Amino acid sequence: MEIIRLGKKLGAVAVGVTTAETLNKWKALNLDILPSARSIVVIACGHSRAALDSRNLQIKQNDTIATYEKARNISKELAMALEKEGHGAVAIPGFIPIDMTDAKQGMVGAVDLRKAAVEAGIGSYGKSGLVLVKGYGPRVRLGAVLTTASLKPTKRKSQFPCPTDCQVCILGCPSKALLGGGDVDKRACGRMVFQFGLRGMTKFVGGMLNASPERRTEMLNSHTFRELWQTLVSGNYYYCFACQSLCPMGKGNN
Ligand code: B12
Ligand code: SF4
Ligand code: SF4
Repeated sequence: MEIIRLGKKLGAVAVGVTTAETLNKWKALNLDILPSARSIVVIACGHSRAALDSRNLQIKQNDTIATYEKARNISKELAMALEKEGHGAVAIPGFIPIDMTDAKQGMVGAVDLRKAAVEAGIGSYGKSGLVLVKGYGPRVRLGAVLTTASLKPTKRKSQFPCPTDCQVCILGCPSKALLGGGDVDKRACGRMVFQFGLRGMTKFVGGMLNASPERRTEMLNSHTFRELWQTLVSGNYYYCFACQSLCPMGKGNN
């Protein structure tokens, strides 16, 4: 299929297609984005293995920004190619649109990209809850294009990707958020991942409100405040990558 070839040519490591109807059935798609959408093209862009294995957190964060950016650019190119052929098409980036209302609190994306990736057959859920893609394991960032074009869906994979006895991600998760079989304690993961994201910011500002003037000065000169600033300006708020970097899948020939 032309769009799959183009996605790969632009640098995606896997590309697949599923229908808007399938995702809608799973409540994995908010159709407000493009109500007449019929298909969704899902792409995976590969992380650098060495970057995610690095002991330097900022190297992992930078690779994440770059991989998200690549997915964003490829999705945009694919959307423009579909529009050139007369279809409506919108690029869906890796982590927005996201619902920040009290009901969802930034935990639910407008398109559930993992579900979309699994339905499009570009990978399968692992015990970490992440989608494992051939050659990369969970070391990918997902993106998508929602389109009014009626594209032929690609085949869903049927086999479970994890070796029966592997527990590397479960044992390696620093916040014990991986509960087995793909279940994730999102709050526990969020405490680790968002230490200097919205959670960290809320805690810091809340602490300042009740602090004495001397304590406020101390807080403004603290490591926490510098780290919050760094997170805001760099645009990356992830502080844990263990379930991506430790997974043996995608490290050899699997
Ligand atoms: C909000 C969010 C979070 C939240 C909540 C996660 C969550 N479980 O929903 C928090 C902060 C905890 C989080 C953490 C992480 N995230 Co996050 N996150 C998102 C985001 C923006 C939305 C997720 C969403 O809408 N979930 C919807 C609800 C319905 O999901 P759910 O209730 O958990 O349901 C899941 C399970 O039921 C499971 N499931 C369903 N059927 C089955 C069947 C089997 C057999 C199994 C095993 C599982 C399974 O799949 C559902 C999701 O598809 C997505 C991007 C996007 N738009 O999809 C990225 C995304 C899921 N995150 C991603 C990553 C990489 C991470 C982190 C590693 C942090 C980091 N360093 O980047 C951790 C990993 C945590 C983990 N092991 O799952 C990647 C995953 C890539 C991949 N290879 O799968 C995504 C897709 C971003 C991207 N564009 O690449 N994330
Ligand atoms: S990102 Fe870190 S804290 Fe969250 S599930 Fe993965 S290993 Fe656990
Ligand atoms: S670390 Fe092991 S159990 Fe976890 S997702 Fe990877 S292969 Fe599956």
